[in-house]
Amino acid sequence: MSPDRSRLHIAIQKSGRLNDRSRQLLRDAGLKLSEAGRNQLTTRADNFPLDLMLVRDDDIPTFVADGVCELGIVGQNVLEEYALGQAAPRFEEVARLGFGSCALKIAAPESLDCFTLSMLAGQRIATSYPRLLQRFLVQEGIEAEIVTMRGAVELAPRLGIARFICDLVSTGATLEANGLAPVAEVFHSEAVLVRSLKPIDAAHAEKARALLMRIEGVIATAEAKYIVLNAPEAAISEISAILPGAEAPTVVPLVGRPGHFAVQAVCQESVFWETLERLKAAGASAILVMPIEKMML
Ligand code: PRT
Ligand code: ZN
Repeated sequence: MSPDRSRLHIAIQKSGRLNDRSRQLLRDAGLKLSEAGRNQLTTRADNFPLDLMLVRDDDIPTFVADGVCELGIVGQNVLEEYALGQAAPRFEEVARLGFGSCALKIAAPESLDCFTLSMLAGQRIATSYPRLLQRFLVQEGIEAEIVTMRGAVELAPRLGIARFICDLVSTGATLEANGLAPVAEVFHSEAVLVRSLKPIDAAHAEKARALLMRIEGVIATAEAKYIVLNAPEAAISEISAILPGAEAPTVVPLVGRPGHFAVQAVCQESVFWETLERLKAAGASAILVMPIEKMML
């Protein structure tokens, strides 16, 4: 079945760690998504010309590079491993999505004391990311043997396949359960939105631009808050400096309270209780923090 070329296509993971958050992001961007059956490769948005291709995460770079999908959501680890095997760039990262965070780390047996990178020289290291590991070893000037495994990398030392491993880590529980400890970080990763570099026609490009604008709006509102507070004139510059990630707050005079103003601002960064305490200490009162539902930058 060839894809319907009147619609945009986005490749997302069919099932796994990135599936839920990828769908949620598209829903937050206002798309009504049909539920996909277990064996379905595609599903569509009912209110936007977009088809979702549901695939294994490892296939997403190929789908986007070949232009089968104009867009994709995938971990930087998978993307960079693929890109290192290509002669020229075939896609570009357009947004970091703030989920799926993990790090590719080299791990050693816990029993090994005082690890230094030079201990890797001449050793075998098992990994599913041979190109990322190779790049790291070259950068560090270390010659070691890379053993490529598709999965269950953490078992390699126990099976006698390799002394060291290089695998994705989030909580570290898997390493610990296998008597291993992280010793060096090779690559930090999170889920990203990528765009194909294959040329598309103007109508298609316009649809992609509209979708990207909505997604950027969703990302921007994820942390953003709207803050309203009252302050005496003398405190306004100090208060403005405390407001996290806010540009040019609106300052309006308060009726019946000469010398006092209402300050309103969109804060692009997290607003913590500590922030409110600092604002209060600087002279702010009646501080309100409100979520922002939609934002177009
Ligand atoms: O079927 P498909 O090929 O699509 O899925 P998959 O099994 O290859 O990938 P999946 O769903 O496990 O992960 C998808 C993406 O999530 C990865 O490519 C990363 O970008 C991201 N991610 C975030 C992780 C982890 N955290 C993670 N912890 N991917 C894998 N892990 C594994 C890791 O390989 C190790 O086995 O979890 C284990 C370690 O976890 P901790 O918490 O014990 O440290
Ligand atoms: Zn995979």
